[in-house]
Amino acid sequence: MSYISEVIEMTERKNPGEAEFMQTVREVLGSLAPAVAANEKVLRDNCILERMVEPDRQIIFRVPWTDDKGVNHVNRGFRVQFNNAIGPYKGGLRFQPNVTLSVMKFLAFEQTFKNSLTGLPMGGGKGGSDFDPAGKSDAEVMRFCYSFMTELYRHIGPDVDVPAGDMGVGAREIGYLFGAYKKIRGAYENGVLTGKGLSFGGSLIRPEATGFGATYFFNEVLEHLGESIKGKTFCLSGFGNVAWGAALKITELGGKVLTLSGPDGYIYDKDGVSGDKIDYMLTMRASGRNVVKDYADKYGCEFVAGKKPWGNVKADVYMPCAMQNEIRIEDAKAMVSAGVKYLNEVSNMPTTNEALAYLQANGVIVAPSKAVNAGGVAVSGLEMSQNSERLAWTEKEVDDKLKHIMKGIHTQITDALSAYGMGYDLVAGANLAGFKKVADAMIAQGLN
Ligand code: 2IT
Repeated sequence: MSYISEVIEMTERKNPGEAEFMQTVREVLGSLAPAVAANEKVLRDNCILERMVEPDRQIIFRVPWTDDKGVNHVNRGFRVQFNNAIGPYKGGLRFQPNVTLSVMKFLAFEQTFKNSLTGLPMGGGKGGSDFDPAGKSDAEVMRFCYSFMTELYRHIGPDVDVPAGDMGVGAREIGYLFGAYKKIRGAYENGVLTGKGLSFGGSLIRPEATGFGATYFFNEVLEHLGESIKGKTFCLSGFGNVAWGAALKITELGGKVLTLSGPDGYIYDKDGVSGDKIDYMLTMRASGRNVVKDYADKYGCEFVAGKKPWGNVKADVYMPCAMQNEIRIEDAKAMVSAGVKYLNEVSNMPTTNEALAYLQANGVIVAPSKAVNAGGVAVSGLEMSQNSERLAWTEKEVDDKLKHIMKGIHTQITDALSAYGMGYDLVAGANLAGFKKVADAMIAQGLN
């Protein structure tokens, strides 16, 4: 059996029931055949693949907290520290009822390769809780975050592990988490978390970074193919921070955003989501209602309940900005029938492996999330640099660095593809490029 198949089978055996984690392991390892063929003995001797699929540690803890009525609750907290070969563990915290160990592991595994692609010294980690922030008061969120940090603090630090936000964790939560950490440690180590408020060490452009970076990366793809964003139509899903940043940059570059989505359905704005309508996304998010229909009610456009735009709206580009596995095989088939040419994945692992294979086999250009959304964590890396140097860069300085990083990711991918004599397969290229740097560092550092 091939080295890759052996490791996939072993991982399956050791992690029963972890569907999301196995999905990403199959996807990533499945693309590494050329790297293994070129260097099999060294990789095997150093147990590189076996070590890459086994997290350094997986921390699971109890998070008790009291709601505003005085009723007590217990949630489960996680931090998966996957790989620190190239830098301290780095990755977000997700607060969402469907968080499980498998979800944390898929995200932390992906994060390892994504962070490698940024070119910055960051390892891979992820954490969170099955806590549902919907409908909670500020005081409840604060008590939850303080309790969560009472355990998390002992596992993190500016040179150890640097969490940030993800779904359900924004500036408010990061503020409370930092406050709790500072209180427990008795030290002002603001490099311990990223995505902080600007008044205590946050970076300009961090809120925009994931959406801006995703658009910059896609722009590189189009340039490579001799095209441009100007005049192209986009379907986005989600209406949070990531979709907001993407909508801002897409419209600035002359593209048109036709759709947004929420748990309740999607809106179709044939005039394009632009100007004040983009600002309104922030209002909707801040309301805590978590419904996108408010947009249709306010601007009088179409709202389709209970569906995603995939296959239902024709556009040049689909850009999922919401969830994992939101594009399934039936959506992929509908996309191909609708003549959609590009899938620019923004949310982590938005496409099932089956859908991905179908899209690629049918000529859709797929830009993978670990490259496309890397701008978010890249600016987190820039926040860490600013914190450790005790300074703050201007908006332009951060934005220029972000553009440069996104361009660099595209170049690394095309370099990896040409090194292995492959065509323009961005999915394989991102895995091969991300893998190489981490594997080289692991080999150099010996068996640990
Ligand atoms: O998925 C991601 O890359 C993030 N949620 C951001 C992680 C970070 O450390 O900024």
